Amino acid sequence: MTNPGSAALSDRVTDAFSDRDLVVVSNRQPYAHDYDDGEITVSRPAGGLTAGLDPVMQRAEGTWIAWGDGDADFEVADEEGRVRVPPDDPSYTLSRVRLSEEDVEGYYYGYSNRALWPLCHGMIGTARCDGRDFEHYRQVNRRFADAVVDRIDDDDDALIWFQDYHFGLAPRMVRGDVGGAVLTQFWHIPWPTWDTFRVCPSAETIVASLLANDLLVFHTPEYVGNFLDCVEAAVPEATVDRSNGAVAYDDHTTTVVAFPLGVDAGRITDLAERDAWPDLERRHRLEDRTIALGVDRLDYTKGIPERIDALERFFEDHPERRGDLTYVQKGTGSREEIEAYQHLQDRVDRSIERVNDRFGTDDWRPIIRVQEHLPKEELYALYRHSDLALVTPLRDGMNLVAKEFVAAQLDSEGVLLLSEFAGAHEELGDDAVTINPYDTQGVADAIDRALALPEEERRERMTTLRERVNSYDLVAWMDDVLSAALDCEGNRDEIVSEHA
Ligand code: GDG
Repeated sequence: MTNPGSAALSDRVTDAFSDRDLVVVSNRQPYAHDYDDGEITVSRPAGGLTAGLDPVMQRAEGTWIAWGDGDADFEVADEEGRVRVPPDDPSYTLSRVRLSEEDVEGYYYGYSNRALWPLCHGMIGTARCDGRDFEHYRQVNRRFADAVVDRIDDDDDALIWFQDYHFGLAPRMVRGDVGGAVLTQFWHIPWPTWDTFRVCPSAETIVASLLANDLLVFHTPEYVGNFLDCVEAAVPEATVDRSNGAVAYDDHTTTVVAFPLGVDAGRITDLAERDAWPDLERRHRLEDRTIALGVDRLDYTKGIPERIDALERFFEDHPERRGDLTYVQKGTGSREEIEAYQHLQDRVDRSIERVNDRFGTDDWRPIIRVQEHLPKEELYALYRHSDLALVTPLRDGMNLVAKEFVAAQLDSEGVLLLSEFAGAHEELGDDAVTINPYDTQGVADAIDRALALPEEERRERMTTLRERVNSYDLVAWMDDVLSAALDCEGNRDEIVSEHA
């Protein structure tokens, strides 16, 4: 077994960022200030990437630009919205962008999550691409771009790293103002086929804006291929070289590559070892049960009602498992202002009630719902002690839960059931039990097969999966992205000297 977690970023990356500006731009901030009983408290909004980037930013002493959504955020910041973080030992600047309710409705709920989120997940029927929302999206992207430009001024050495689909327009805006900086973007969700993306009335504007980046990173080669197809269709003036992912457009070259995001396997192992299980087991009455686990934000892309239908079929087909197999649904509410999410919530509630009414007994419920946000120790204990993980998204950029479950399997006895439509399937599919979430009977049969796997085979599969997750972890991924960004700069220098 490889030791979990690469030790640190490479010397090349560490050296490069000790003397240059690193500016991260994301929708969510790494620290939020809120009022609690009249006192200002600080919290760290969850998320593996935020946690992983924080130490890099501390070392680089850079700037992180994000939406200040805490109710005391601007109390503790200066007039420009800037505050030094981490609060107990400040080393970098968090620059908060203030958004009005209207901005949040149009940019965040509207264009980001009613248009781009469903479209990128291939769900055309759910997408609403309202031009008014796009205008808010454009204005908010402009505000973030201005914050970047103010921060770096004319610094050609700066590296700007945009996170995700909230910033489809900011790269072109920044490029227009500061030509020389290195621009990089990581797109956390899938990139769909042109046949899907062309539904977006602003498809061409968004694709052309993303080409203002020097480096554009997706999780998988499939998304890279889809994006390059969209470039050819939407921006015919661009020249695409598929052999190296290079796109030449507007006197500029963008490298488009796939680096699959990893998890902090070392930290997950440490926390899973602390074993918060006995308390959790007692609280949710899981003693002596075989446990199947699902951990999701309540999102219609995650395939939660479809999974519950498959469990219902499983209990119909296997009455001998009643009273034993217990499915734990760790589900946190998400984007509840959007109608499609309210419908999902109702559908999940009804499905769970139906299955529990049909099969539950006086001392056993087939589905246990855990709605509260769990501290990491407890979440990883739950992963560690679960016999099966049901990771069944209809479509998912990566799905970090699949990798976290694997990293927390210290005893290597669990089985991962994994949707072929999750980005994680590319790396983990060979040793997981692959499922198609749309096939109710197929998923029910796969649960049965997974439970029946001989111990030796389960261990072999999980050991291989752990090696894979441990060897390409969050730090290895970050090192790849930042090295590739430095390479882009090198390539640009070469092009300049060739033409000198
Ligand atoms: C997007 C893409 C891509 C959940 N409940 C608790 C908790 N979590 C954490 C998990 C995991 C994270 O939430 C969910 O990450 P996913 O990757 O599954 O999904 P999205 O939120 O949709 O993320 C996705 C990701 O970006 C990264 O690029 O993989 O495809 O959609 O880390 O652990 N954490 C804690 N308590 C909980 O109760 N502490």
